[in-house]
Amino acid sequence: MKIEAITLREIHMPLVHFFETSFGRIYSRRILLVTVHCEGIDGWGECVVGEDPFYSSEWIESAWPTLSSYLIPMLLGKRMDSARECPALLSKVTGHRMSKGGLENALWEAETLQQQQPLWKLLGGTRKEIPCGVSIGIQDSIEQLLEKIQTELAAGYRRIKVKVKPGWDLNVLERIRSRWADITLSCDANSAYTLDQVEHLRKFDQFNLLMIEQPLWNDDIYNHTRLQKELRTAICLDESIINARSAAFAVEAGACRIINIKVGRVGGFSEALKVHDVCQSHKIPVWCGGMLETGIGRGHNIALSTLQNFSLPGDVSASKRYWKEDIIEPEVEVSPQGMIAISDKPGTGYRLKTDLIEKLTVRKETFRA
Ligand code: OSB
Ligand code: MG
Repeated sequence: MKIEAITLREIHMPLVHFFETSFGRIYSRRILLVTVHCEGIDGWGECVVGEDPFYSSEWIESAWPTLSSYLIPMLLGKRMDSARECPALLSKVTGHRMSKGGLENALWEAETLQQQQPLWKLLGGTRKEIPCGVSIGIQDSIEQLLEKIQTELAAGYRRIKVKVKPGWDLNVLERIRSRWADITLSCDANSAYTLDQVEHLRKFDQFNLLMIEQPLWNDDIYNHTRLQKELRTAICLDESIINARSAAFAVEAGACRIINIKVGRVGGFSEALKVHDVCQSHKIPVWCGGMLETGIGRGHNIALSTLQNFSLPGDVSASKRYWKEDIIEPEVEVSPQGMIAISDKPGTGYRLKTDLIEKLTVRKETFRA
């Protein structure tokens, strides 16, 4: 596989419903897509940076120049047998994992298309369908949140995760549990608390949550270890897990009992597979997180979720929860049992709506060897 050219593009897509976390609300996405052109085959990747440097220090305006000035030139003209060679070629650049991940995943897609193999197979997956959960943002009122939960349960989703922050936490969980005593429920704080709030966080234990995701600082592991000792509820780390080494550290230190794997956050499929394996060897279950992806990133998340240790429902849900029209066909659909069926077709099994992608494009640049 020779990398002859790489295209960067930004597309704009309004969300069907705003999404609010402890760091803010967004109504519309600016999405960065990468296309690698390799001897007649195009592989697509989604660089999962946000519109702001809030969840991660990377954001769309840092990713674009990092890709165009550094990462893309490191790949142009290179020949590789496997996308697994990509991380070594990009290793001189520190961090910028989401930018690297967008590129590497596009190369995996090109490789699977070249080999006419499904992506999930190349990744080593085994599941024929994957269990799905939803991540529900902070709403204008608790009533509005309860209504949303009702809708998602009726659609079949197997796990409800709600975003929490001080002032939107115990009151919310209390209302959810009094209406649904037995559903699989978890919460995600996106670093909204500090270790001074242990007494407050201990009160989460009464709600029988599957997990509390990233309660403390986004770069912290040690203080989560201290917190986990004080809680019955399992801590799940998201932001803090940036590679397989931090996963091993967190697990061995007892900082969490569950890990959320986001392929972009750890820098691409190669590292995501390593995080998966580290967790599996320590008997720590993982699940696939989401970054409000279009069908491109969603298809990649689905393929990754077929690996064996993805034993908990992920945040990978139907296209229509995010978009009026997704950029793939068929769109990602979830069965009434809350499952996504895995395709046996080459690549992700989803076709790109290239006309729609062109229409949504606001910026595009192609780099050639
Ligand atoms: O913390 O998991 C998170 C979205 C953007 C940034 C961070 C997070 C999220 C989500 C949404 O929870 C998951 C999804 O539905 O894609
Ligand atoms: Mg999270």
